[in-house]
Amino acid sequence: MREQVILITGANGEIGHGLIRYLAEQNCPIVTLDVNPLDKALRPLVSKWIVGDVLDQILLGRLVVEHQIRTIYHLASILSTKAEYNPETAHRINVEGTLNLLRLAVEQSQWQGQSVKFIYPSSIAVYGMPSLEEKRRIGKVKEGEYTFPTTMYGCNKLYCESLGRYYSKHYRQLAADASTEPTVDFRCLRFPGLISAETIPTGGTSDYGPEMLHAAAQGIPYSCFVRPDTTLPFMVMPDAIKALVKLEEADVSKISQQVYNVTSFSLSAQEIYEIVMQAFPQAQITFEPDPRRQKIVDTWPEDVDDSAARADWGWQPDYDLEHAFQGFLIPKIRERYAHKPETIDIAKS
Ligand code: AKB
Repeated sequence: MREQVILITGANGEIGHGLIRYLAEQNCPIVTLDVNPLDKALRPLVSKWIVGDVLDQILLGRLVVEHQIRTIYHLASILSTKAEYNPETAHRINVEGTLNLLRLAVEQSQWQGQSVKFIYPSSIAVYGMPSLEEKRRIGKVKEGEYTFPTTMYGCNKLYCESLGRYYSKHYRQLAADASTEPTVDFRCLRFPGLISAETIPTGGTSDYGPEMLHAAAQGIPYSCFVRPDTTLPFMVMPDAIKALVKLEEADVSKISQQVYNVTSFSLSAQEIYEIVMQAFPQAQITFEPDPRRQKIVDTWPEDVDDSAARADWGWQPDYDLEHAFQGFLIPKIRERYAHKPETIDIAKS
């Protein structure tokens, strides 16, 4: 008998760290796939960790020979800033990688006679606000509005949302047996900028938030690459994990759409700066906006409307702005660098 497992791709990333810890606490058997060896601290928590690429079809084929996959959290992705340095490679990893995993999920669903769940994190990068003035005037955006991404990453995420919809609702729609075979149960969240106390993101454009905080806690000078007035929605990692798991657990009857916005709070870079300076008064933070990265962030909305997620499957963040920083991030990050004085290399991100 093959072991029933949860597959997590891109497991070494920020979300992977939190998700593995959470699922391991629930005693879920986990198999991970990442291009880098899994973080040593996470290894005892998983059944198997595999070093490999989501583009490696032979590796993926072998995975299903050995395991019965019930749920896939497909986290592997090249984020918005990094993707701009090699857009075609990002496209291959973000789109072809997702296509490979969706095909694997459909095949698994058909073998098992029941739908495999496919949980996919998308992003506010799928939006493209027409101008800074309109972005400020509009405030919250709904899932169907302003989906005109300006980055390769945003284009990839938006298209993969459609691919997920296709594979779950219309796959091989002209085949004689098309309506009788189970397909993948695709569920997607559009995340705002995420802030973790444990890790810093690599290659994103909302990274100035977590970078400012982690640099200040380590006493490293930091120059913020966006203007002080730049406002984005953010969420702390435990809420991101909560959203993924709640969406996965939601009864299918509660799911009225396949793509949901989720958010916790919105704030400007200036407000992050003030919170950070209050917690770490010695911090050396300056603002040196990079016009090209600024342009990307200016197309992302100041806030998103997550009322559908709230109404359908009871989404509710545990952390508002005050609790996120004062009750969670600042104490946890202080503790982190008190115990681990070695620094995270922010410049690498
Ligand atoms: C990025 O900055 O690319 C990501 C995102 C907003 O999806 N953090």
